Amino acid sequence: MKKFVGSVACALLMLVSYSASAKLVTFDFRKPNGTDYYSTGYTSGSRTFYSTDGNHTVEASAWSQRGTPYMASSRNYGLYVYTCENGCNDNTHEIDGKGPNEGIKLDFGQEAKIKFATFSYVDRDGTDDFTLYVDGQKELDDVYLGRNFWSTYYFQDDFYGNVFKFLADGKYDDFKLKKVGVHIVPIPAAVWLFSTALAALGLVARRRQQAVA
Ligand SMILES: [Ca+2]
Ligand SMILES: [Ca+2]
Ligand SMILES: [Ca+2]
Repeated sequence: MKKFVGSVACALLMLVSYSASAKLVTFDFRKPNGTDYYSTGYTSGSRTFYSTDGNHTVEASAWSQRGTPYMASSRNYGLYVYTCENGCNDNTHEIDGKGPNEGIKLDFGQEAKIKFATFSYVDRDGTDDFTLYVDGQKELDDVYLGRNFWSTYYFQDDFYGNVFKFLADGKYDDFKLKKVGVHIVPIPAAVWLFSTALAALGLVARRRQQAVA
């Protein structure tokens, strides 16, 4: 039994230290392949962006309350959205709430914890804020972005999810999304360690049974 407790404790310890050492993974939307600065044209679908370390990807796409949204990224400022509706009277180079609300959806394809987001084109008149949805749930409403052209928001709470949506939901909200930082939750490692612990438990139980027999 001691051995079993030891192996479970060991697995848990490894799991805890693994989670604690989870690296910050940064996506800079000015660098679609993770290393080189280049702009991309509009797409109504999703586009894959690589993390700056090249080890992870995220599927980014535009979202709009109504109409068809198009997403593009600028090598200088990051992601933005254009929605064509009623004569296409939209702010074509920002994620904005003029007309239908717009947003950017980031699908990591696995569980991630959002750490920070950097915005550009933030208005100096202090009229910009963003709203965050995590896996379809509204988690933060109207987070003030200040008055600096570049604005980085560090998330205080732990928001875990596969899909994060950054939304401009007001007439005066308008900005671009330059960067995000996430921790990728190491599920495969956790599952692997947990199954190792379970296997150890099974082995110990069988041995004990054999010993009793
Ligand atoms: Ca727009
Ligand atoms: Ca808002
Ligand atoms: Ca504004």
